[in-house]
Amino acid sequence: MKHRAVAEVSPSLALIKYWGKKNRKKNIPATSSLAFSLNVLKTITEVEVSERIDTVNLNGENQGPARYQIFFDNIRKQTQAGHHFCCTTSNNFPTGAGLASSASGFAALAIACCALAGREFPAAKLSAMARVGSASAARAVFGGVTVLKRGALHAEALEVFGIWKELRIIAVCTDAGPKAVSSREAMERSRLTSPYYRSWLADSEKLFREALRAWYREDLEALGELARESYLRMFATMFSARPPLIYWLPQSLEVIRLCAELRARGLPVWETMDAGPQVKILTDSAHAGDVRAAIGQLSGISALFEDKIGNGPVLRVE
Ligand code: 2P0
Repeated sequence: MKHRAVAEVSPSLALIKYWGKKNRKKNIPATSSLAFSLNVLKTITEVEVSERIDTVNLNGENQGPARYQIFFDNIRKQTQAGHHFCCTTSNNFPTGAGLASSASGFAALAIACCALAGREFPAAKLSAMARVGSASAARAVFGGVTVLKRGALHAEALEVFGIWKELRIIAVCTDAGPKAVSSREAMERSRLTSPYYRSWLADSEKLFREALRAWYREDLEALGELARESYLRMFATMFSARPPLIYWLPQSLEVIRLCAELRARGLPVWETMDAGPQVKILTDSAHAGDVRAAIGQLSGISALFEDKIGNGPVLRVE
């Protein structure tokens, strides 16, 4: 019997977004997403055996069971573990703020719980178990570049070409506090009330196919433009929901406008956003310093992280 399993997992940042569920109960995505796992931003999760109940302590606070029960029950079913799990987890970046902490969080839980139960599964199976907790977590069990297709039970890893190793992400935090409305609730509200949700579904599949072609052509500019279209169209379903969902802050818009200015000056700079006010800027290693310097001129920025494509989870079992 293993005593403890510790998993370190980075968030999965989507260029083409997952937004909406095909099957809520099974947590199956309604759109295909293209993403990559980061390197510096990390969730660290330690899991030990618990005899009576599953517990999760996140950043020093005990979490309620509602968000986790289906996930742990499925892990027990798949691993045939006869015990519960005591999990202690922390992030080296703001939690629940639109920086994909549920992606790295549930991927780390799936990896550590399976290792503690002494089971070695192929990555696709781990990905399916992570998806039960959070669909974006299905991508985070892999390093590098990933896709999670509409209706899929698990994500897949793509080849990482040389050019993408030069890719840099500057995550600009405009507010490190947790969001008022969870991604899960926001995507469901978009599905149920936005008159544009059906168009979003149809259109996002087109964007996904174009983005895959851009990926294989190693065409960063085309991919950057498609990533912008994906996040702006995703937000269109939120702005048009009832009641509307507006995660953006004035500083978010300032960063978006700054990116447009930098692009107009010829810099390779494209932004994306998730369910929160933070802006993630895609650029390359040669221009990351210029982008950081330009962001440094703005006021109201609470934190800035530079990151790149990571190699994937690290697991330690004791
Ligand atoms: C993504 N996001 O593709 C998209 C873009 C946010 C915007 O996946 O309900 O926490 O747990 O499956 O994965 C955030 O939603 O939602 C997300 P659930 P999740 O990264």
